[in-house]
Order: sequence, then C-alpha cells, then structure tokens
Amino acid sequence: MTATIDQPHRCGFVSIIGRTNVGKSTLLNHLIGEKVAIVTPVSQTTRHRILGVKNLPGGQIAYLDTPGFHKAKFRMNRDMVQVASDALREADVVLCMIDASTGLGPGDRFVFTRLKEIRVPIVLALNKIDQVPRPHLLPLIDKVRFEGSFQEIVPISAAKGTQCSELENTLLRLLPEGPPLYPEEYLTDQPERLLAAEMIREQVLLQTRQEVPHAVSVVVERYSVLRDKSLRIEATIYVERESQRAIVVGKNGQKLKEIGSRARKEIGLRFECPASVFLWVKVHPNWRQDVTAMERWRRSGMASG
Ligand SMILES: Nc1nc2c(ncn2[C@@H]2O[C@H](COP(=O)(O)OP(=O)(O)OP(=O)(O)O)[C@@H](O)[C@H]2O)c(=O)[nH]1
Ligand SMILES: [Mg+2]
Repeated sequence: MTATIDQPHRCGFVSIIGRTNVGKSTLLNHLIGEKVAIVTPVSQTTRHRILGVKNLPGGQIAYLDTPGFHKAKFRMNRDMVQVASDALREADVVLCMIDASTGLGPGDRFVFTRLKEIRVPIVLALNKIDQVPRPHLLPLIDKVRFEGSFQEIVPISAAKGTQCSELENTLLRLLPEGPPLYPEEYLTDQPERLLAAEMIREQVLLQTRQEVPHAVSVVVERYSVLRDKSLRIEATIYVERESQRAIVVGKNGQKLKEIGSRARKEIGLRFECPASVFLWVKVHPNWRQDVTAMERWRRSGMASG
C-alpha cells in the first residue's frame, strides 16, 4: 500500500485493552477480516497476545489483542494480566474497550486507573451498541468522558461492524509516520497449530459450563498435513479434576464427540481443507499453578492456554 504526497504513511501498534468479555477479539477478527482469535461468551477467553496486521491506503496497523484485565487468582491468570500490561507499554496508540450494554463497572474503572500511566493517545470504543437503546448512549458517553482521559470516544458494534471503519480511521490518524513493519501479505503471528488448539478450546468453552471452561487447556500433540492435503490433528484436553473430565467426556463420550466434530468443521472452514480431529482428555491437577507444565506446553508451540 502506498501513501500519497498529501497523506503520509502511518504505522504502529494499537493495543486492544479492556476488562474481559467486552468484545476485543470480536473486533480484531472483524478489522482484519479473518478469524485469528477465538470468541465466546465465557469470560477470560483470550489467554495470550494475538497480533493481527491490517494494511490500509494510508498505512499499516499492527493490532495486539490481549487477555482481559481481571482479578487474577491463579498463576495462569497473573500471566494473562501481565500480557495485557506489557501490551499497554508496547502501544503507539491504546484502544480501550468497554461494553456499552452493561455500562461502566468496577472492572472498567480498574482498567482506567491502569491507563493513567500511559503517555500515548488513548481511544475509547463503546462496544455492543446494537444492544443499547439510543437514548442511553449519550449519557454513557458523558460519563466515560468524565471518568477517563480519551482522545476520542467512538460507539461501535464489533459484532455487526457498525462504525468500525470510522474507528480504524481514527486509530490510523493517531499513529506515527513510518514505513510498514510487516510485509503486505502478513496477517498474524499465530501459527496454524496454535489456532487449531484454540479452536478446540473454543468448542470446549462453548459446550461446558461453570468452572470447567476456566480449567481447560488444549495441547496439540500432532499436526500433520496428509498426502491428500487434509489435516490430521491429535490433541489433549487438560482439566484439573476428575469431575471436570467427566463433564468434558459426557455420557457415553457424547460431549467429547460433539466438541471434536464442531472443532473439525471450524478448522476445516478456517484452513479451507478437510480436517480430522482426535481428542483425549487428561487430568493434570492444578495445572493453572504449574509454571513448568504451562511453560512446557507453551514452548511446544502447540498449547492453547
Ligand atoms: N451484541 C453484541 N455482542 C458482542 C459484540 N461484540 C462482541 N460480542 C459478544 O461478546 C462476547 C465476548 O466477546 P469476545 O470478543 O470474546 O470478548 P473479549 O473482550 O475478547 O473477551 P476476553 O478474551 O474473555 O477478554 C461474545 O459472546 C461476543 O459474541 C457486539 O458488538 N454486540
Ligand atoms: Mg478475547
């Protein structure tokens, strides 16, 4: 993408920050036009930093999707909050998101206090306006303007795409001038194996309840492209307790079958080829506190969570 004489080429990192569940990953996927981050109604869905690159006529935006800020109980959660804090420091522009349908809460106010240390421009996106009656929107904008120091406030719906290109233009205008950081065809830093692990975890999150989603990690043990170009994925779903294992497996293995079959469809769609998925469920007590296990899974490059 080239810039014209009167329109300089801008480039930099935009860190997407906010409490959990406000729609950060939904927005990233919408903006870059591909599913690179999983999305569920369960809080704390995103567990690591996800880079998504967007090229525009006036420049290149490197978006960083982050885990939501939340009260960290386990080591895994402390690491997640640390990832979000690090992304704040790396940003050329911070995009803070709140959920306009629930209004401002203590989680958002905690994020606002973290933003006080930030010296780069901060844009606030009020997301989920498709769920908000219009008369409620203006008072909310007034409230956030009073409580934080934002360069711009943009109401959006990430799910419907409403006002997302306006938001993107605002972000681009605030980035420094400079050449692109990534080649034009570069989309994300997420390896395919990790995306596959995430898509399996997404299905576990969507199909289990209460404490189970938070206690799940997925490790892809084998990822092969077969001679007929189809994918064969073997993965272990780790949980922390036998009772959780029983829930994930389900009666006569039905739940696990369903998780595998939905993940297979999603992976097939994303990678545009047939896929087969083989799943095992293992108990690893307290893995969320087990730094060695988490590091080993992460270093294998095949872990999700
Ligand atoms: N109605 C509506 N729902 C939305 C919108 N954006 C996101 N959602 C829903 O909100 C839920 C959370 O979305 P995510 O994108 O996973 O939120 P997140 O901020 O990445 O969450 P964490 O990764 O857990 O921090 C999902 O059920 C989305 O479908 C929106 O604009 N409108
Ligand atoms: Mg997310």
